[in-house]
Amino acid sequence: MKIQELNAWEILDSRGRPTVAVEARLEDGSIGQAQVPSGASTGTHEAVELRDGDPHRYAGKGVLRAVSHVTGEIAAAVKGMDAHRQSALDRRMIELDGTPNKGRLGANAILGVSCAVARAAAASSKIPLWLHLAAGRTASLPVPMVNILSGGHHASHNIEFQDFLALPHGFATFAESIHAAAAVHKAAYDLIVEAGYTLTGVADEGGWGPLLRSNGEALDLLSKAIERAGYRPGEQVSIAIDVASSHFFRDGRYHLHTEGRILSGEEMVEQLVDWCARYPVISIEDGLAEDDWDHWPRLTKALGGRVQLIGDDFFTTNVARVRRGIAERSANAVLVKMNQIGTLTETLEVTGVALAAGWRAVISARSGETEDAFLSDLAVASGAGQIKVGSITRSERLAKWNRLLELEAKGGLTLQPFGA
Ligand code: 2PG
Ligand code: MG
Repeated sequence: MKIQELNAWEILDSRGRPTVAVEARLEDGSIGQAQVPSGASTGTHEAVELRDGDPHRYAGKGVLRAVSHVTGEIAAAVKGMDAHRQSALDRRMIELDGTPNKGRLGANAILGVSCAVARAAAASSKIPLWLHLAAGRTASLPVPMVNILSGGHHASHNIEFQDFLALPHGFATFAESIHAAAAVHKAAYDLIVEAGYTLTGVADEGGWGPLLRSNGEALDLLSKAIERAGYRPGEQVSIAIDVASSHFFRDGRYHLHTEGRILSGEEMVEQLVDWCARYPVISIEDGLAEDDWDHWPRLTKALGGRVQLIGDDFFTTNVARVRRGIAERSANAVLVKMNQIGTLTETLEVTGVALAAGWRAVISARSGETEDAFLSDLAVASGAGQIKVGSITRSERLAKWNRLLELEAKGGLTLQPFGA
């Protein structure tokens, strides 16, 4: 079915910053909309999110130029193209942009079109989005990674590490997994209050952002919360962390200010190994910095056999970086964020390459999100098996969890066991 018209406008994300919304209309009248997310702890190698830079609007963060690229240049170039040929559409937009990082038209403009057209195509075929996206792949419900405690860029730098997540991996259904994560979230709150920590409200992704003395203290608190909620750590609910270490890596060293320590790459690896021995940590994201290619293989050698080691800022959903990581045995998993690369086709390619190499893939939201739950259907369709969305509060997060609960309740999809 041919693309007839693209519309776009500026909306706000969960941090109150502008982002792009796109609507695609096909010749049969089918419509699809998409809203583009935006990160705060971004990787250097991400595709470029085009911002207006006009200081009089949203402190320069307006996206009216990206919006005008959708309705102008992109619409003119893709009008009449078949909405069911996603890769041709995405290729056309990549060529039209002409830069290696989508910096001319903006990855926010291109991704909005990519996703809106996919939705319109699903509507035209009268099938759910996940089924349209699966295109023959085995679809399954992902295991959730749920943010409980936040630090770093998402919580005013109370501690350095960014995310301390509950990973409920010992349950048969998605609903039971979410229930367990919600119980840990509640138990964490009770422990924070009992211990008398200063709680400064919730962080950007809805997790608790208490003032803690060290990163280790957060691991301690989360371990206790899992037990307080009545679960067996390591068996039912374990810990995943997003160290987001690029954001405290300077001059070749890791600066743990809260703890008054500065670590070399070698020492950082040792520190992570030590934490995995002391706490039920089964997944570490960006344990090392985005260009610390030397130390990533050492971390993988030390922990890769038993711990999921995910590259986020390290790979930026970029297939060339993932291929290099596979060749150099740098990690064993990739975080997949659509707006890091800017098209649906490239997102699915990265996921496919990782899974084919025996790696794992985690589909992830951004810290700046919208009520769009495209991500949930993508997680189901991609066969990734895991999804990270933030906490179990705030509607931009719940849109994703609730979509997955809906898909499970309606039947036909089962939970992919963790690591399978
Ligand atoms: C991350 C994401 C989501 P941001 O680092 O994994 O938690 O954060 O969107 O700010 O990059
Ligand atoms: Mg991350």
